[in-house]
Amino acid sequence: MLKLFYTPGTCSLASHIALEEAGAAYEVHRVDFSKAEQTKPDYLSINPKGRVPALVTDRGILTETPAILAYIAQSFPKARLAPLDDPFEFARLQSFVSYLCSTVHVAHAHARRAGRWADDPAAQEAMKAKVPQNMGDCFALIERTMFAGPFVLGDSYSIADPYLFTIASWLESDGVDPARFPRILDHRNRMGERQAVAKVLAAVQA
Ligand SMILES: N[C@@H](CCC(=O)N[C@@H](CS)C(=O)NCC(=O)O)C(=O)O
Repeated sequence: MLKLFYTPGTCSLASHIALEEAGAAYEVHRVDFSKAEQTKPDYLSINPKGRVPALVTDRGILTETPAILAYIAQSFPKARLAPLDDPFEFARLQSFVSYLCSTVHVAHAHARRAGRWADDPAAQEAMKAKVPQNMGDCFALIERTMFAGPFVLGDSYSIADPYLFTIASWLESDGVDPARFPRILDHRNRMGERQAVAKVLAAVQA
């Protein structure tokens, strides 16, 4: 059975929701950041990067949210979580998901993990101070040019939706008022009403 290693409040929520939307049989294992479990040998044997999510499959372990999301969509085609038969639409999906992973998530990480990029405390503070602007700029771009509506790709729900929902849920803690982005905020509210999302949120918060 698939096994997802997750931590509440992190990007692993996107993969968790996708598994639920897919109707997959899966189990979860919580990685406790307050005990730095992600840095301990037990977890590093699962994901040597020391990050969540990690998905254990019968063919090996997958890491990186875009890869995990695409794997879920392709493994459960009946759930229609990606435009699997349309190369251009699939590339549009990958483009969106890649932007969240490589740019938006990294902009967010500068608030909490500035020590990854600089040792100088003043430089770290300067990076943290840029987070509201960078996250605001990223979401302005998404709102204006990337989000088709009512879902990320348009009329069809896809794996990009739980990923956007996950990262959009960080806006307040990054010092950004989500009301600046009415379409993203509406998406976030609608996502919160989905049965799969409510079930996963209740499970991780329990
Ligand atoms: N590119 C990875 C990023 C994974 C990542 O950075 N996860 C964070 C949580 S959102 C983490 O595990 N942080 C633990 C740490 O930095 O010690 C992905 O998209 O899956």
